[in-house]
Amino acid sequence: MLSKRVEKALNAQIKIEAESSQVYLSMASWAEVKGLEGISQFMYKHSDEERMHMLKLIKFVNERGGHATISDLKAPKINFGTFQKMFQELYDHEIFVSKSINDLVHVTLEEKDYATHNFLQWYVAEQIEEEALARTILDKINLIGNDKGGLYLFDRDVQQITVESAASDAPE
Ligand code: OFO
Repeated sequence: MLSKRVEKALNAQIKIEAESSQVYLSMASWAEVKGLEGISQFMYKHSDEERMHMLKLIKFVNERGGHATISDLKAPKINFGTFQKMFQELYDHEIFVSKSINDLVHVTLEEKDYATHNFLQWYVAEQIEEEALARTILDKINLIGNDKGGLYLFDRDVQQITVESAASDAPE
């Protein structure tokens, strides 16, 4: 059974995952309109993953005797300036999510809720990979600079960059 405090903290995380999905969906749509097909596919996929993170939390809360609540969400930005800035925002957003997962893990320890603590380890590992993914992409973007050919290749290749491939590239 979840304590009220853990239930509330998990529900707050459900909202964050839902908002993350919206943020990446907005990025996908912006990129699509700009003709950045590969980047937009990458963002659509990322948006779906965030929805999956949200659903996993909802199921857990309800299975543990709590009530996962669905709330309204903060509307994401519509314009992202340049794709470089957009990926920087993605990275910053993942850092924010990691912090919020860490705070949540901390609450479970204070509440001595080891089942939820154990469940959240999946999210801790996922955040390490997501940060690695975002850093890999930012490094590639830095290499391209203003080279149009480089952008073309990046847009084509970014669809293949997955969380798994970035994690295996990342330094230990
Ligand atoms: Fe991108 O992270 Fe969810 O958890």
